[in-house]
Amino acid sequence: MSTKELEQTAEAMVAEGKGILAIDESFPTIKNRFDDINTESTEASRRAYRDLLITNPGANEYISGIILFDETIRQFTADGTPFSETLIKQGIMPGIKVDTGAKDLAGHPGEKVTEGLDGLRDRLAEYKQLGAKFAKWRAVITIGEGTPSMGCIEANVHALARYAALCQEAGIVPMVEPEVLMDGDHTNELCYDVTEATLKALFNELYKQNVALEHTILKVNMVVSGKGCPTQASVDDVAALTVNCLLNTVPAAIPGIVFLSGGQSAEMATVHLNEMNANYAPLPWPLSFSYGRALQAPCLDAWQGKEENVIKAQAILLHREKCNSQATLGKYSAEDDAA
Ligand code: 5MM
Repeated sequence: MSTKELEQTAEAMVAEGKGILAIDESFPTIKNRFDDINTESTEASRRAYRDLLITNPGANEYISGIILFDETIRQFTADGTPFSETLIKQGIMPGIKVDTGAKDLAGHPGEKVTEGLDGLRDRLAEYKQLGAKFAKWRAVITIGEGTPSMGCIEANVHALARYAALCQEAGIVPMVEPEVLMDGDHTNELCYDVTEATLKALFNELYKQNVALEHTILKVNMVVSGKGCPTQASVDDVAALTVNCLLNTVPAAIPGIVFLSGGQSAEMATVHLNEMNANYAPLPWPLSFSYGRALQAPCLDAWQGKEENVIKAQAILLHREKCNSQATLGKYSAEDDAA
């Protein structure tokens, strides 16, 4: 892929009114999701579920790309077409999660570092052959007693920058995802400070590793209160602090920023995104979505692991995709959503 193609891919990922669906759950995570609907996680059940997500008619109006897991990019639709080919035919770009998960960071109790750099050059070359246009790597930053440490932030952003450079070398657009977790009872002011420190460190490291910002998408958390915080920030505060934090840390050269939902309800993730786009445009970058749970949860609940529920589950997913598309334009209506 040429530089021009990297640029086009990055821009297409955040095209007007479009966002990204994250379905790259690892084996333990998809098992947890399936446990909630009393469905066994097997190769066949995962394929069936990803099939309904990938073949949803009409999704290409709202979705620019779908992030796949290693197993998924090698699977096929019921009629035998590779999932990646099915997506490309719909005008949806296949993406791939390339990290191998967050592991305990030695010397830093309670903190994680994301692994996956070993052999990544070869894996990226294979994913490119399999149709991947972009890749994702998620680092997790935990707010707790004395955490995060600078050691944890630096280890994670260094890995993110090394991954991003390898992606661009392979002609794949990197989506860099530092996620400050919602777990804990911290305030959203503390979330702001930690997100700001993480993003400043990240862009410093991307610079040191010669990563082209023009060909990089940022996926990040919103500035929200910890799940256990007795006072939850208002929608206005989440939008104001998130936009302020991004303006203070993210260079204008970045083609787009997409948010993760991080444990917010499906509706709140949409409301927050809409609030930012309705009240703070124009910004230096488009603000869009790359939700996993906030797009999938209502759909998964409707599916319940049963073939007879596929059509209903797809309609519910499409509705959430449409709502979030409207939120990227600042045109979402909670009343219409509920109707
Ligand atoms: C879909 O979940 C992704 C994979 O998670 P694991 O590696 O833990 O299995 C996850 O990275 C996801 O893309 C992001 O966390 C955003 O998803 P949410 O649900 O927070 O919007």
